[in-house]
Amino acid sequence: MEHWTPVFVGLGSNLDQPVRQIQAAFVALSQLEQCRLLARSPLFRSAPMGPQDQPWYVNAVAGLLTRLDPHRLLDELQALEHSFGRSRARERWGPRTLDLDLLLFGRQVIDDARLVIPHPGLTERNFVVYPLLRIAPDLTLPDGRRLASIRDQLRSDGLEEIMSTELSGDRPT
Ligand code: A4P
Ligand code: MG
Repeated sequence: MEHWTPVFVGLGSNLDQPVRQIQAAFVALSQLEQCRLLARSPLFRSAPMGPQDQPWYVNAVAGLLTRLDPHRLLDELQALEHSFGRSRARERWGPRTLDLDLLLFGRQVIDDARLVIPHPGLTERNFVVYPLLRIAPDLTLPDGRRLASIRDQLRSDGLEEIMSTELSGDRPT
């Protein structure tokens, strides 16, 4: 594919020093073939969605340009997750070293066995919407809705931006 498509990837981690996992994941994303990392959001601490007996998450969003098609990019993201030591058998919404969700792929809408774009959780998860808005304040979804209006309907409970001074070490959970 000659064409470069803007895409957004959601990053999440709540195991093994999450801040460092996310920082390393940004570096790994910047080295993906046929991709250019254009933007990285601030990091946010976020209360776990799903089972509550797990540590808080660190979440962020990356903005890239890619020449890969959506399924090839998903392959790459899943390979990265595995290289970050994500174990295969896990409970749904359970703890993980690195989770990469393909949030948006240009203005495409995809719904097949492997891939749903826009990511179905996107508009309900404050830990996705807030960081995404920091790097794409004027973003509209493929259905025409403005992300900023979606944010206005979302509570920011359990979500706090991590100050850059805190990035050198992980906070206790
Ligand atoms: N898949 C379909 N569409 C996509 C897409 N757009 N991006 C398929 C990525 N994958 C997509 O994903 C399962 C399958 O989804 C993949 O094989 C792919 O073909 P997974 O990441 O292996 O499964 P999962 O992550 O265990 O399940 P799920 O339901 O996707 O979990 P989520 O939605 O990723 O949630 N709390 C906070 N505060 N912050 C978090 O980041 N994350 C989770 C995990 C739970 N609680 C959280 C957070
Ligand atoms: Mg996932």
